[in-house]
Amino acid sequence: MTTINTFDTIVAIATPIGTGGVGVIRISGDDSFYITKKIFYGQPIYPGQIAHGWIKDDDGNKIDEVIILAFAKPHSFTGEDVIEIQCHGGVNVLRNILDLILQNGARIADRGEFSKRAFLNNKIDLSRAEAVADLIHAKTQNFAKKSANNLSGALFHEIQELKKQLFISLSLIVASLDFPDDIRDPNYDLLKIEFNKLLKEIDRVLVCAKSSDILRQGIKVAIVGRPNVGKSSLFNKLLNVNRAIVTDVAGTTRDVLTETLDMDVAVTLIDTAGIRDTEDVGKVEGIGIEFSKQSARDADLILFIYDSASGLTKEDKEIYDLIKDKKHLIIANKCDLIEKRRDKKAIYISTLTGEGIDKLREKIKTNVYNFTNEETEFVINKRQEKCFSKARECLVRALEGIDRHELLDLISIDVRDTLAAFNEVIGESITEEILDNVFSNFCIGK
Ligand SMILES: Nc1nc2c(ncn2[C@@H]2O[C@H](COP(=O)(O)OP(=O)(O)OP(=O)(O)O)[C@@H](O)[C@H]2O)c(=O)[nH]1
Ligand SMILES: [Mg+2]
Repeated sequence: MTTINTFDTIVAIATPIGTGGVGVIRISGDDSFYITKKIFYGQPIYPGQIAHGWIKDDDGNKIDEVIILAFAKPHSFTGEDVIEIQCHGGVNVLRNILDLILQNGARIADRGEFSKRAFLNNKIDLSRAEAVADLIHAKTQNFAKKSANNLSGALFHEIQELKKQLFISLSLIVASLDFPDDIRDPNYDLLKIEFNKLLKEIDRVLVCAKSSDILRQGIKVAIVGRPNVGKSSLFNKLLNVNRAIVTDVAGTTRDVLTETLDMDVAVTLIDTAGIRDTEDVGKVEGIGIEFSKQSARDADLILFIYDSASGLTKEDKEIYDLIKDKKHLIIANKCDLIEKRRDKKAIYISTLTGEGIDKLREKIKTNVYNFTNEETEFVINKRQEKCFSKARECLVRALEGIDRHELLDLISIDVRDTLAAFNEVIGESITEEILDNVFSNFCIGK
């Protein structure tokens, strides 16, 4: 399917606003070349070639020395005429050039508008377009890798495979509907086997949607315990930097500290003030303790830590009671100070010697995101998950129809609905509203 869409010419600064060696401005649309030629003085601009020269304003003042990359439609990311201007990466340089382009007839691009055009011009399917945003916002190497797989079409190909499987059943059904005399009714048992196979595949993808969610958003892990048990020491140890103040004075940490680390999943580690009964209600320590309790409530996983040298005290147990209903790990710290390890449920560590820290890291991983080997190589977002769930529902209905030996016409409706749900994943037969929703999460310039 080739659709020719005509749009106005858009422009955006594609690099982050800040100072850098190079900044990039991107223009897309029919007037890209025309506008650029009005403000650029240098080598001639040819598609597929690089031109060097200067951007000048209407009075001939030099704005910046730049390089122009030109792409003629349809051989560009958006499928339109595209110009990329590489200038120096200063905020004002970029703004001045952007202003000139706007004055000459382009309009500022909406969020994700370049990717939206690429999709509308059939340069990429919707799953690839969504991957662009995922790749940009990836918080971990793992997620970036999987998003890159989506970008290269892994999810698209998965959908093609599923559709191929579904077509086999559908063509059997349709053939026997169209030529009832020539073709015997397809064997219901055969259809059932085919549908169940497909159902298994969909379920595998839906399992992966859960892990995708965790991969996309990351998890919050709060370190909670009595004062002086070594929370901040553990925080520093896991981060590998001395971020939090550590002293032997109970009540050292007052504010909640957070840092994010890449443990295949983005883990936001939270160091909290030691929880204890205090007269300081409404004052510094009291407020800190309230924050600690709040952090514990918000966390996906709690590292409950106590001092193994003093054993589990009454105060420790009170804190444990506060968090025990949430997902947690029990950590016995300062194991360098003890001889016997009696707590079977605890992970013994020493932030001083480093003992047990690697084991703890593993435990954090397996406790929060127990990914299986079945994991797919691509990621799934909420919208796509909904489509797969819809496909599943339709397929289950088709299977129920088969069990009741319903007429093939009726079963074929559910099969077609399954197909439509698959198509929605990659953006075939998708509504304008859904599209706007998808691209509104993008950043400007993509
Ligand atoms: N021997 C030994 N001492 C430790 C260990 N971990 C921490 N400490 C000491 O315990 C004391 C308290 O450590 P912190 O990390 O500040 O404890 P905290 O739980 O953050 O304390 P608050 O912020 O006051 O709640 C410091 O003197 C640390 O050096 C350990 O594994 N072994
Ligand atoms: Mg502390």
